[in-house]
Amino acid sequence: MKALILVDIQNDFTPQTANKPQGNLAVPKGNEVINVANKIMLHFDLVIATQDWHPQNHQSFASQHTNHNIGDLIQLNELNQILWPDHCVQNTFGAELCENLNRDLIDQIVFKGTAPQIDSYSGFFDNGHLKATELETILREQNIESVYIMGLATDYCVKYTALDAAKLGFDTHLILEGCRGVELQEGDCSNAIQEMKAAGVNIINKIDL
Ligand code: VGL
Ligand code: ZN
Repeated sequence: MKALILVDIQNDFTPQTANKPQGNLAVPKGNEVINVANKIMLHFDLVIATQDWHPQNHQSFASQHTNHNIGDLIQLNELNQILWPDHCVQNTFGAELCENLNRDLIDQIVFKGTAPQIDSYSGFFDNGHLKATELETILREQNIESVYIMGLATDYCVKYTALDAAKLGFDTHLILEGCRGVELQEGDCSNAIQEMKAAGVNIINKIDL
């Protein structure tokens, strides 16, 4: 059985378009992944969407640290943490899945990043690998062996979700045409792709339908 995992296709991660304002952490061209998702969803046994779902006081927000700015790297409970603009705050417009994404074909939603003191890039675990989400349980219950991953952002949540999927033993594929990255530093996306490849993730340009 094959699952499609749509990572964080949310208003805050997508730029301004005719029908929506700029997201707080907009990934360049992030909106382009929506049509890719809509086109391929029907062809999977299970479709799961993750949602970054932070409380207002999440410690990955620069706004929570008086002496720091967006983009600073700090230590947060012994983990490296990049400080982000406030984004994907629970129950706000920015945290909603993008309007144009065909939600009727999404079977289940997995929320992540809900604990204020720790970030969660992966859809499976927080950044300290201390607590799991329901994602692995859902996949095992549905007898999923292969996972196809796409969404936002290539160099953060997509990357860590794919690395964990491979580590957990799933036959893991990354759909490149369905991913866009933040690219804080030039080369972040290509480095992320190399890292996934080295971890055994199969990198494909697109799904052949
Ligand atoms: C993400 C930064 C902060 C992502 C989430 O979805 O890639 N990036 N929170
Ligand atoms: Zn986040």
